[in-house]
Amino acid sequence: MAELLIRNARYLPGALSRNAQTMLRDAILSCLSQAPLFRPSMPRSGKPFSVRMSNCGSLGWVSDKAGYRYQSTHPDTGLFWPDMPQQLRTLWRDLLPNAAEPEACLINVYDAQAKLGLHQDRDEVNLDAPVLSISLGATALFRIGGTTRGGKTNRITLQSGDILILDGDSRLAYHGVTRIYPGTSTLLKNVHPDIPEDGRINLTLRRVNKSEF
Ligand code: MD6
Ligand code: FE
Repeated sequence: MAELLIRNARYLPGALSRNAQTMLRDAILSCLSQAPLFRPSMPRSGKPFSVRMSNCGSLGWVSDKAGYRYQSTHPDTGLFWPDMPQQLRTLWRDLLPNAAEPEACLINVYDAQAKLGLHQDRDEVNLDAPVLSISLGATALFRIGGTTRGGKTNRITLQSGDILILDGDSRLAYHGVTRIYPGTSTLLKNVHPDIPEDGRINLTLRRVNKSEF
C-alpha cells in the first residue's frame, strides 16, 4: 500500500477497497439508526456546526455551549453509543499495532456546503495516542499545517477509501476541511434519508484515556 508523509502525517490513499468501503458504510448506517446524527454547536457562542455528527464506541465526542468533551451517551437520546464495528477495530489494530484499543469513533457527516474550520484534536486525555481518519463518499479538500495557528498549510485531497493518521509530530497539527466536491462518489447514493448523495462521511478513531498497561 502506498504511504505518503505530509508534515509527518501518514497518508494512505486508496487504503480501502470499494468492497471494504461498502461494508463500512453499511456498518456506520446501522450505528446511525441507533445513534442519530446530531448538530453540535460551538462552546460559549452556541453557533451551530455545518457538519452533523454521531459516534460509536464506548465514548463519543460532543460539543455544545458547555464545551467540547467526551461522554458515554448521546446528547439527544441519552442512550449509550453503539459498539464500534469490528471492521474498524481490525483496521486500527492492523495499522497501529502498538496503540491501545480505540475508545471513540466520531462520525462526521458533510453535505456539499459543509466545512470544518482549522482545529487541533486535543480533547483527549492521552495526547500521545494516534488519531486514525477514514474518508467515505465525496472527495474533500483537507488542509494541514503545523502546531501553531496561522502558519502555512499543505493540501491533501481526501477521496473515498483514503486513510490519514495523525501521530507523533503531526498529532497536534492544525487541520480542517475547506471544501467538498459534489459528484465525486456514488458510495452514498440513496443509502439513508439523512445522508445527502453528494455528501461525505469522515470517521475519526481515537484512544481517549491512557491505557492501564
Ligand atoms: C475530516 N478530519 O476529514 C475531518 N482529525 O472530515 C479531522 O478532523 C481529523 O482527518 C484528526 C485526525 C485526522 C483527521
Ligand atoms: Fe480533527
